[in-house]
This record gives sequence, C-alpha cells and structure tokens, in this order.
Amino acid sequence: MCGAAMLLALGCNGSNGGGASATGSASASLGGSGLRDMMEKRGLSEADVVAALKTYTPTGKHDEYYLFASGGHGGNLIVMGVPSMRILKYIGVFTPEPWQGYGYGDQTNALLKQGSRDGKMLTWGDMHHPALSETKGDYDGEYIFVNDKANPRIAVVSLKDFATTQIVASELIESEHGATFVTPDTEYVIETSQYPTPLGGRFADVKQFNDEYRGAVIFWKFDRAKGRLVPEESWAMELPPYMQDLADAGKLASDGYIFINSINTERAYGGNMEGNPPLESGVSQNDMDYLHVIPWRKAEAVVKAGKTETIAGMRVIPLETAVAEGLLYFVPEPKSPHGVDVSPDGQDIIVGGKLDTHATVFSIEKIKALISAGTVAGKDPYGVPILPFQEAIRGQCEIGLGPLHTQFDNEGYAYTSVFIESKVAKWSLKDLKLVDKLPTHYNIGHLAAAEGDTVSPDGKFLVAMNKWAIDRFAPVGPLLPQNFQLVDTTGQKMQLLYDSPIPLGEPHYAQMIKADKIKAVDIYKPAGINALTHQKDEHAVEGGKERVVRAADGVHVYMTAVRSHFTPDIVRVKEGDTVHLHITNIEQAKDATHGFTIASQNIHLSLEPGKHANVTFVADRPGVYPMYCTEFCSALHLEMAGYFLVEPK
Ligand code: CUK
Ligand code: CUA
Repeated sequence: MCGAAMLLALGCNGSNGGGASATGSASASLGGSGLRDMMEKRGLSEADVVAALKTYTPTGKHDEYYLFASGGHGGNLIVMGVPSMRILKYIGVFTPEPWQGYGYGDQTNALLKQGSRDGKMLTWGDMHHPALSETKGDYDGEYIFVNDKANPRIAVVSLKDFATTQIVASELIESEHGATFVTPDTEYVIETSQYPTPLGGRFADVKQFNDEYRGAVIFWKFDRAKGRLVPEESWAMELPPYMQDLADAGKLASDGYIFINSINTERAYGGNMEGNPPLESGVSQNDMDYLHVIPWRKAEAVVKAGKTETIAGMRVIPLETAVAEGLLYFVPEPKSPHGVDVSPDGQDIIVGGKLDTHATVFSIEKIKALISAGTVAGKDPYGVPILPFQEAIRGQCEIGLGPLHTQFDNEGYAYTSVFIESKVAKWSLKDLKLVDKLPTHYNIGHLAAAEGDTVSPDGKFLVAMNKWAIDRFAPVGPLLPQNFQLVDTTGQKMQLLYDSPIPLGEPHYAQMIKADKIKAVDIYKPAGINALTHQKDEHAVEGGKERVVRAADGVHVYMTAVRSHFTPDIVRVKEGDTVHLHITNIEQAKDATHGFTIASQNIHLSLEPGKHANVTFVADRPGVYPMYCTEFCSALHLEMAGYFLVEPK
C-alpha cells in the first residue's frame, strides 16, 4: 500500500499513525473522510498526495541533499534543498550581490575585476557548470567550482561559509563551455574554450580561421590545503579550431583521461552576408564530430619536461607537440554532440548527439587498446589521429530525439535528457536497453541526480532542469521562469514529484550532494575574519580599539558593529578625502548579522557574526549622510545608525 492509500487507511482507523508531532493533531482531526474532502477540494489525485508526502519537509526539518545550480545569466550559484526544493541561498560569484555586500567592498570588488579585459568590474556572467570538489571520485563537500562562459573565468566557492574566495581568468581564450569539471582528486579544475579565436587575444581576420584560430583546454592546478587555484602551476593544451563543447574527467577505469566533445569539425565560421551559409547550417554538415581524448597525466609530464610555449602568461602545449607526444586522439561521435558523461565505474563515456536519437557508449578499454595498438582510421587536417568509431564503442541505446546529458543512479541505470522530446530517458547501462521515459515541462537541458557524477551515485532523486515553463506557473509576463522538476527515481518507473520555478537566469547544470557531507561554519571565529582568506584580516578591529587615523593614503576608520550600535557612530572627513572603512562585527552569536551602508554612496556591506570587511571610496560630495545597519538585527535595529559628515573644502 503506498502513500495516500496508507494515510486514508490510517485515517479510517481513527489513528494519527504516530506521525510527526507537528502534524499529529492536524491528522487526528482530519480523519479519513477529512483527508478525502481536502483532496477533493484541492483537486488532488492520490499520486499528487504521494508526491506531496515525498517532498514535504516540516518546519525545523532539514533536507537530505543540497542542490547547487548555476544561476545562468545571474552569475551566481543557487543553493537548494532536496526534496523540499526550497531555495536556501544565492551565492554571489560572477556578479555583484548586494545583500551579501559582494562587489561592494575592497576584496570582493577586486575579485569581480578578475577576467575583465579593461580592469573594470564585470557586472554580468554566464554561469554554466558547477563542479563539487572530489576525493577519490566522490564529492567531498569542501569546495565548488563554477565557470563563466562569456568572460572566461573560474571561481572557487568555499563550502565552509558558502562564499566565493577566488576568481581566476586567462586571456588565452575568449569564451569557454567545457567547464568546470575536476579530476578525481581535484588535482585540476578544467576549462575548455568554446568558440575558437586567435589564442592570447591577438587579432586575425576570421577568413584566417583555419590557420590562426584555435581552441584550448586549461588545467587549473588546485592547491587543496590553501583552497586556491594556482595560476603559476597551471597549463593548457592548444586544440584545433573546432567548437569544443562539454567535457568530463575520467575516473577509476578511465582515470588519467579527460574527454571533450566538439561540434563544427566543418570549421564553419558564419558570414551569411558574405556569401557563406549561416553558421548553424555550416556547423551541421558532417555526420560525425570528434570526441577529444586526452591522457592528462602524460600531458602533465610533457609540461614538466618544458615542452611548452608561453601565451598570455600560460604555459601551453602546442598542437604539434600534443600530436607528436600522443596527448590528443579523436574518436568520431554522432551528429552535433552535446553532453559527455563518464559512468560511475569509469568504463563508459556516454555522448548525446543533439541531432541523433542515440546515446552512444564509448569504451575506455577499447579506446586504450586502439591507442596502444596504433590503430587509426585517419588524421584530421592538423595531424590528430582519428580512432575508428565502430571499434571504439560498446554500443548505442536508442532513446529518442535530441539526447543531451546523462546522469547515473546506484542500480546501473543511466538517465539522459532528451531535449526535442522534452523527456528523461532511463536506460540500462548493462544491456543498453531503454527502461522508462518521463515527460518533463518543457525542453529539458541538463539533469542532476543525487551524487550523480561520482563513483558511487545515490539514486533516489533527479532534478530535470527545464528551459521552458510555458503553462506550469501563474503568468508573469513574457519572460518566464525556468522550471526545475524533482523526480523520484527509486521505482522502475520514474515519478514526477514537484515543480520549482527558478526566476534568475537560465541555470544550465547542477550537482546534488548528500547534505551531511558539508560542514559549514555558522560564525566566523575569532571575530575579525576576512571571508576571502578565512584568516584574521590585517585591519580587524577589537572592541575598545575603535579609532580614526589620518594617514598618507587617506582617512582610516576602524569601526565595530554590535547590537545595537556602530563605534564610532559619527565620522568626520573632508571633501576629497579617500576613506578606508574597516568594520568588524564583533558578535559571536548565530545569525547576528549586521549590514552597513552610508546613504547615497553606493556602499553596502554584509557583516555576519565575526566577519570583517574593508571598503575604500572617495568622499567627493560634501554633505551629511546617515549611515545605518541594514539588517533588522534587534529591537533597537533602527537605532543602529550614525552620521558620516563630509565637510566642504
Ligand atoms: S549546457 Cu551550457 S548551453 Cu547543455 Cu551544459 Cu546549456
Ligand atoms: Cu544591526 Cu540592524
């Protein structure tokens, strides 16, 4: 007996079934007919009630999983709880986030200038693929990395405090997509270019596409102890001018390899007003594109041997060297591939061709055998060996029109999003047979299964990330939210549980991690911590040591915040002064966050308990400006205020 039937039966017995105490009295008063009435009134089917029971999370109860979803054009990372689908946080990453004071203080402003070509702050990003840090191929809950496709950048987010700690960028490439993904022990965070350009920001007309334009894959070295990517220890490999697309790192059987899809092996570059076909039709001429196979450990040794060129400050293995050293192989892959995903055991590399009806399953054992036997079917125009397709695959599973991305469960099933059909296809990895298909609403892109990218997926849940919502929510004008749909994958047939609108930009990918793997702090200890370094800030202020100091570089204000006052609460400067505010929230109580603003100065800081922040600005307009706390922190919150006086010259 399942869900609703069980509830009804319990109701008929006049028992509340010993359910959660918060709902105990409600169900006692409901009784069997009460529940039926309510279902009727709300037009709910038994399946609806079962779905509700599987997602409803009573007050005070926490979710079993975290879902980390890219915020798309919002440039921030969306944190949700599963199965409730409650949004827990938007982490400011590639764009200013005013509530968190992200992009309104010295350190975070500097972060947002990383990757800009003119030294100005970047205020938008195009986030696609979050990647949780891994240990032995399993999410370890320490960090998450994300990419910006539009302004090629990689960010590090610490899961200690759910805050961005670093952004790195290379001027080697001008756009990217196959990012981020990590090697099984997070030795490297990998970023692959998308649209080929002359490497290093040079100019060459697009007519010189074949000779001058190139792709590249960047291996950003991660220093786990420091929690930082190390640009000086990072390196890249030059790739032919195809549009490199999604990518994944091998694990277990395929450890030491990475795989990158490509489209446009035709090398079309547009020019529909210059006598060329439009880009989209040029790109789709060939039946096959190339799966790039790169043995990265071997490549790392070639870098250590110094066989690199430096471009835009990055050590790059030239394409010729990559070919000569056996660092790059191609395997043909069906029409306009998109997602490439490595199975939990690392044996299979699964590719979805957008204009195909199959998930194609490549075998790492077969690929390795072909490489070591030197069996090639040909070479591309840049001399890259092409392995024979039929000998490199284990088979194909016919799943429907427009397969994109694949995730995995704990029972040997793969789940592939089928874009054109708006469905999730469940199929067996063992015999490559389709098992079930579930309609989604609508235009599914990525999907994220519980621990679905690791060596040991959990099963249980899957989130379908749908691009179109169409009729799922109350109308909000022509720009509709995206629709995340929660799916129960425990049965043979998938069950749709819940729709969650995402109104923040187009999320592309998400990863789902068991909640108990994350050990977040709730207070910065001791007071005075800089959230970027997780160390005590050099300007941290102790209670009783507040002061205003005039120095050669301007006026330094050392301030503390505690319920319910700032000290000092009057600050006097002169017109034209450079002002350095150094503010520590000296509270050590959970959730005792203060905010700080000075009216009309475009300044806002979030000061969580124990946090220190610095902000520098020029007081260029004389006047009297109230400064106040922006979080309702206590009964005397409105009294947590003062004056910032700028005396005319
Ligand atoms: S994605 Cu980036 S175009 Cu299918 Cu990973 Cu949406
Ligand atoms: Cu502090 Cu309001």
